[in-house]
Amino acid sequence: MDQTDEFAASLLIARQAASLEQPSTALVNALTFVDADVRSSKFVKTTKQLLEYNMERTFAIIKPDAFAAGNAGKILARIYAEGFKVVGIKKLYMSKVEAEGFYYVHKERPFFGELTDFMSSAPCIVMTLEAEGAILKWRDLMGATNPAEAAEGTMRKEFGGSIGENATHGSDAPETAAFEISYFFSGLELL
Ligand code: RTP
Ligand code: MG
Repeated sequence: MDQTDEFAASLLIARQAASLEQPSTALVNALTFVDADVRSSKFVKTTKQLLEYNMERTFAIIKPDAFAAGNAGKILARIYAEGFKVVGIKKLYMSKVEAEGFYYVHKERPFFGELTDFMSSAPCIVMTLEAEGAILKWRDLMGATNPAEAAEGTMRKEFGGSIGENATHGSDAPETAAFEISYFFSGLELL
């Protein structure tokens, strides 16, 4: 195998391993070998770390209301304080079409128009967060969808104004996290 073939093979092993819930020792060993062998591949190293430390990634947004109100810094401070690693972060100004694509699962809901108008009304911050049990951990920190029902100390209680303008978004399951992360970030942005 030349170097390019070796690199392609290592990525394949890493992808297969990443799709297994309980990676076998052989696979982890294979990744260790690949990691040592292909030192330039940060992707392989990241995948190996995720497997070994049982890490999970979720997708989060500081929504337009919270960003415009100057609350992004406080929300980020809580994210760090709770032990998340911020793997990817950027400001963007979503178009209406981009917001509709992102919230496609809600297209039949009565609030779809209002929701996508709001999400495309002003800039927001999108993030990929990593932690053990990141999906539920971030949902817990966000609080209930309706800020009026959110527990004390949660992001939506503290920074949300209404059910429509509720400060933050978080993925609700591994499948949605995978879709949402890839909707806004390329693999290279998450190294
Ligand atoms: P998100 O997806 O934004 O993290 O919120 P969620 O899971 O807690 O709630 P979901 O049911 O997925 O709803 C997505 C967003 O739609 C807006 N919404 N408006 N007017 C309404 O009755 C209503 N219901 C939901 C909220 O902004 C919610 O975050
Ligand atoms: Mg949701």
